[in-house]
Amino acid sequence: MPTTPPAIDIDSAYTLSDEQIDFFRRRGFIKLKQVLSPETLEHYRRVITQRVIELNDLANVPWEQRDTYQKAFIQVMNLWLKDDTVKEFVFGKRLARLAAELMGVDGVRLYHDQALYKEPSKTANAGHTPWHADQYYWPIDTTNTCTAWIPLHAVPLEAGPLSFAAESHHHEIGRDLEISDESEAVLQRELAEAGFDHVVEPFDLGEVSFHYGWTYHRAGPNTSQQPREVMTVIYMDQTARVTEPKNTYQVNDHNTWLPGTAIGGPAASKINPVLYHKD
Ligand SMILES: O=C(O)CCC(=O)C(=O)O
Repeated sequence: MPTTPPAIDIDSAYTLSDEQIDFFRRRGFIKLKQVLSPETLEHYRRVITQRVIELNDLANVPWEQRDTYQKAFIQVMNLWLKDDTVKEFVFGKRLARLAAELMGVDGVRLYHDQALYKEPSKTANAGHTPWHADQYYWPIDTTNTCTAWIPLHAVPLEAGPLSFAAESHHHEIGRDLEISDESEAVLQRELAEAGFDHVVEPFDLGEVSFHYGWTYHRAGPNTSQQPREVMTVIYMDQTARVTEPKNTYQVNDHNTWLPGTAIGGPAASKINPVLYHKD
């Protein structure tokens, strides 16, 4: 097992106020400051970035040949299965407990992790992450799912921080849209017409956001000179069950992230460990 320097803290409890919990459930997302220390972030950033460089399957695809999704970010999934230090990070109790307490569930399982590295944009009007909701992709029977978006450094506005349509997690329009140019155009219009507040803010060093699976979100392009290095962990209620896939992406997700699980059965394959449950 890797050794952990003492300044590193991924397990202690982060105390949430009732107002913060209420904010998350009402607004569909929350940004929390000082969740992870600079030492913790730097320790894991080095390892995660090294693995992203090794495993990046877009390295040989020139920018001009990439589609909108490929320009949005380099995506490397379930890194915890490839590296014990990343596993240690993904299994950290601090974030998992936050996910459980924000959603109000007794425990959470891992759906999957993913590194999302947004490269500096090489052309105007490209490199944004289109509007979408994650749960479109997930064959899961509960709305108690959420993503922790964990920037591994401070993210100023020009580097493409994650932004949210507040209170959009109850909004049904556009739930059949995959992340695409169409989702960007349709949801941009629909969310504005419906009057949702679009919250676009930088992230401080150590700040982490959580958003529900049905909260619409997007990110602008990275117009800085440095890659935007972000790790994410997707949590689901530990009692989640697998549903009949509603689209081909869900068929793929079922096979990939919930292998061997039966439709209607617990979403609890060997790669969906419980990461936190209350005593
Ligand atoms: O990092 C990004 O640009 C998008 C992130 C995202 O969509 C997510 O974490 O659900």
